[in-house]
Amino acid sequence: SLKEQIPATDNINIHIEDDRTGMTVETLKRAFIDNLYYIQGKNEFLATPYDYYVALAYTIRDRLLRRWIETTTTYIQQDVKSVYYLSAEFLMGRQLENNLLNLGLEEKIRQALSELGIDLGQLTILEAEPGLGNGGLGRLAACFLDSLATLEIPAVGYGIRYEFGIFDQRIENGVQVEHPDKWLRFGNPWEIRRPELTVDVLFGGHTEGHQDRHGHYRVRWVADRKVMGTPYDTPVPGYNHNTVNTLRLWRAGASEEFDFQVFNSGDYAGAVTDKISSENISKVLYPNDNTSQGKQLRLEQQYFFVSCSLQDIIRNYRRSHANFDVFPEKVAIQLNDTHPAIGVAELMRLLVDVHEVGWNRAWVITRACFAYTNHTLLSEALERWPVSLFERLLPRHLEIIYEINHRFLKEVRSRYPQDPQKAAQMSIIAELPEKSVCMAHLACVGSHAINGVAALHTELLKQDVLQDFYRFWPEKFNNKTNGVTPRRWLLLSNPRLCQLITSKIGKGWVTDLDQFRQLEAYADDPAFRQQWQEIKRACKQDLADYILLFNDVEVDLDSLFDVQVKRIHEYKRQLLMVLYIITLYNRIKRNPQIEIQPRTFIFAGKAAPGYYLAKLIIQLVNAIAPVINNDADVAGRLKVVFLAGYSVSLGQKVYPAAELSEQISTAGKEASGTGNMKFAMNGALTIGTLDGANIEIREEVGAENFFLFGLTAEQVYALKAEGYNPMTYFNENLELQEVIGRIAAGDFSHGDRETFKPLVNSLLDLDQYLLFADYQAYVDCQAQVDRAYRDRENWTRMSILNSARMGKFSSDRTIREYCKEIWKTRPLTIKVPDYDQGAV
Ligand code: T68
Repeated sequence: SLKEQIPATDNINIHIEDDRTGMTVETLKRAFIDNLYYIQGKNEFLATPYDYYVALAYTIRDRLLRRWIETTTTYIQQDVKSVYYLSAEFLMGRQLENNLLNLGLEEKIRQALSELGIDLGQLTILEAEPGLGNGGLGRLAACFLDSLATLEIPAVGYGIRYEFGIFDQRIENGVQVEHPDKWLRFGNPWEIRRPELTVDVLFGGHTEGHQDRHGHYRVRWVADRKVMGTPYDTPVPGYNHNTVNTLRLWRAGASEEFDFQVFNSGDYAGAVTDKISSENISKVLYPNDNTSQGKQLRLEQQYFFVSCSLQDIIRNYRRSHANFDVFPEKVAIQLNDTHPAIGVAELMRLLVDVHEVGWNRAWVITRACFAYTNHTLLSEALERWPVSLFERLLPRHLEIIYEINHRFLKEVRSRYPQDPQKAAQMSIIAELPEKSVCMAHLACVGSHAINGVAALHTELLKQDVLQDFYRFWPEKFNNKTNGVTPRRWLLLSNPRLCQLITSKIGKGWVTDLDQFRQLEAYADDPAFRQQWQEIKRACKQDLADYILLFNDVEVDLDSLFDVQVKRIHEYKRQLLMVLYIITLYNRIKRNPQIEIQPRTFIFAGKAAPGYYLAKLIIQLVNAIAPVINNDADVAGRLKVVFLAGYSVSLGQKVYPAAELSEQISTAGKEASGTGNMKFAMNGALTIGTLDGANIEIREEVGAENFFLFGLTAEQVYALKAEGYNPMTYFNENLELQEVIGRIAAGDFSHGDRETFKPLVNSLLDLDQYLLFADYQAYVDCQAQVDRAYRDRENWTRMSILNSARMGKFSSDRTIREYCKEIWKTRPLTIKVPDYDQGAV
């Protein structure tokens, strides 16, 4: 059968053709032409640019394969402990440029192509971006995979191969319109499908008790639906060495026996419909960030990929082990938020029901394997599934969860005999408003480690959202401040800046970002400053070209590039920046002669399709833009642009060009933020609140190099506790009244007063995120920014110091901490035969 292993034999001596591995320019040219001919079936006469892209992608993939296969083989042979990173999202960004970089092949490929009359830059942009994530959480998973491979840590990323990733955003008549993201339309040269590793995933039905062959009572789950999960593997190369880890994404397909025979005999059309319903599971990414919609299909997705992954992990473990005694010594499973938290119940089911491990031993194993990362404090993001839904979809898991909960609450009651409320508060089953399974509680109970993603966030978890669990198990809680990979967010995004930096401090920083500290020595060097400025200007020029092309707006390179790019959410307060822009506009209208720092305000970000106010914020930005951009009184001093379709690759253009990074969330709401790190590394200064990782960024770069404003998290809570009334702030602030007055009067909506009414009312009635409370502080802080920008030399100095002090925010540092404190995994160097070492 397909799934049977063929024993290794000396008779098969795999001979690797030079054209598939050779690293010389001549070989690369030959390989490229060969792939064009034999994979795309084209010659130079027939080939489209996309054919060239695919031929190049295969040329590079071939050069990864030897390392990839050696890595996988070595992990199995040495029976190493691996990290299994379970995440519903991986926002990888384009692969070709990254793989070239990590293989060290960029220059040779550039040359090989140019000798063929082809420009590498024109091919890389043809790659459809795999947008299999919403925002920070999915991108963090991608940065972590890069760091794991670069640190030579055995690891697999497990997730879902969505056929449609995050929707393609277009702005039509000033509003967001969502279009399906058909990223696989032309195929995907980076993935390898592995049908022989397909696993079954069950849904529905009921459970039955029975006696096993030893006479023990066991539970059998009699499901009524079976779906097949097929893995698609993507290589994840580390920077500058041989480790190539795997991103394994599961695709759902129909199981023939079930759909076509057992349940639908005679009903052919019905069987085909069932086939479609199975395939639906991996069809589309849910486009909400920081909210849970509670849809059945979403729970199906979660269980689907988690079950596939755990079965795969166990299958792999059992290649070298007859029992589960050392399972936790070989397996560390990280839950990226609660999306894969059903894994706790699934591993228990697999151990107890399928592999016949006793409950107590299974529970020790499960808890030793799992660790949980929380990414949000927002209550609307906490996942709770109605018990009724669980019962229908995963009846056996519900029983297991009840059993876990029963045993857990017994402990709680014995710890707090005086406080019967505690058990109700900590229960995995919430009773109100509807009886439901609380996934965060399941994740906490089933894990040995629980972490937040920035120091403040972890503190707030301990004091607030998870305080009962913190008191119960203080030793489980730990902080892991997020980081981002310097490979993609510096080397790939900002090659000019990297070249300058490397010319001064060498290349060691690429894998040891603390070395950026050496740049401090150049902050006062006039020649270095000038080069730094020139590079920023060149990046601004690139972005300006992009803006002209896509927004048809001309921007001034001498203006301050002031940028907020991230998902659109009320708590992130894009609207606060809009209020400030209108404030400036009003000042100009009142006095057209006013001295004002020219600024280009740049926004980008997607709103969840069902998030009405977020979409209205996008509409407002796109409404003020033409009014301000074309006003003769403004005379080009202010420009507003909204870049459609924010993505990883657009981010790579935006961060290097930014001078001011807007990180202005209501304190206590942004768990960490990671864009804030990408900006500062690339030399932008931050205007921000004391929220998430902003606090730690400010600590690192120095308070004098950071524009701080706004209430602290503590002040926010206090203000809310005493009863916040936005009108108190509104009534005292004439400029604020004028701003709101203009929006309400329809000045940005052709006199229509209805369009933006819901936004205006959300502020006047409730102002949940305290925009009014922070408005004046923000406006004052922006005035400080203007003053600082006028002294361009000092601004440049601050910019250099920001980059120089961002070492802490490399995801390499974050991953080292996870390895040491949670996963207990160690690096393993992969050797490949000499002849293949070429470029590395
Ligand atoms: C983000 N969360 C946090 N969630 O908002 C951000 N949510 O502060 C943090 O830096 C980042 O995670 C990484 O830790 C998200 O991005 C989601 O995208 C999401 C997706 C589905 C459901 C809920």
